[in-house]
Amino acid sequence: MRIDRINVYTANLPVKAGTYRMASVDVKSLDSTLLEIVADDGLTGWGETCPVGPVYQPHHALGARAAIAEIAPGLIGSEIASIRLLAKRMDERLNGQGYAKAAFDIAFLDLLGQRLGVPVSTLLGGALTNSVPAYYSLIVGSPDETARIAADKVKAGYPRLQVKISGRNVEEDVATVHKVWEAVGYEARIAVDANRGLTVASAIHLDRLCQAIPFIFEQPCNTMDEVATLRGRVTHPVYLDENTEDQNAVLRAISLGIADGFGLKVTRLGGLTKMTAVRDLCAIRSLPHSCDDAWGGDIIAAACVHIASTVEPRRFEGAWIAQEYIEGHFDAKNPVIITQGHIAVPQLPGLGVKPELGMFGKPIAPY
Ligand code: 0XW
Ligand code: MG
Repeated sequence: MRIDRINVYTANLPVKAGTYRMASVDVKSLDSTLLEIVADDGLTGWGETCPVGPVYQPHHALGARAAIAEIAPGLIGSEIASIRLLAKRMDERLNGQGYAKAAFDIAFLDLLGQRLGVPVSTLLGGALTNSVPAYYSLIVGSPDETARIAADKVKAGYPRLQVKISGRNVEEDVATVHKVWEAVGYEARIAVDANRGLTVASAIHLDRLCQAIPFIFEQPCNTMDEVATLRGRVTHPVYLDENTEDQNAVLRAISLGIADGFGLKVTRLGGLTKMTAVRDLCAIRSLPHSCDDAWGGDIIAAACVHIASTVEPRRFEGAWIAQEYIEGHFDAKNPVIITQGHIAVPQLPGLGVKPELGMFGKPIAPY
């Protein structure tokens, strides 16, 4: 099976409730890039990459498309059998830009899975479960409103909540954490995510003022070096998210002993294949982690759920998909959906999701 054509599409994904608010950026609409790889036997494989705007991390939609333009022409005619060989081809055309290469990796696995008649989870080592827990991400908001939504989401079945903080007075962040804890208690596990927004001093204050509340502290400060200085000075476990820029960054954080767990993102790590290595490193050190992406439609959601199903459940922190914030699905017949805080792992060969024919219009670039 060889690559015959590669079509690139864009999809505008408006945020359903209007705004998704994080420490340093508000986003209202996301620009997703989709890849359709057409094999010479007519089979199609899909990939996607969708940065949550250009500020969250050093990724942006136009950058992804420029990187795809460098890579795609060099893949035409390649055999789709060895994902490692295809990865090598991509590296020979372009240095870095894992978040763009991830879209190809997802599409290769989708094609290979369909060809072999197995779901992508099987190609990633094998699923341990048919359903994975999700977590709900509460955007930066007032303490009372955040606590109200937190209680609703726990009632809806979410076993874990992520409370976004920062970008305002630390007192309001402290009040929000307290209110959420009062509203949900031990009914849900809590992550407090500052999305790089706190100074070391503010992170230490918040930690002290919320000492009795059990939560994990996600990406409190901007850099890995700043986070490293929190060791021994905060009582809550610290997880890294945005700083896990590639496999090496995760390896470094583990070897320095500065992270108690991770928020892992499929495209940031360079794709599902690269993420399996990170998953296995975390297993060696008993480190918990999530399986997410920054944003994306059903293709990214399916990718997250497939890898999530291969993670040992006792260390699994949940999958985050953007479904709660997106109207409709790419594949109305086999959508990836959260039901009572959990997501069924697609069982069809490949990703198990096929965008409806023509739904993205004409390709912006056919190769
Ligand atoms: C909750 N997420 C997985 C989605 C947004 O992109 C932010 C991200 C995070 O944990 O930072
Ligand atoms: Mg995070």
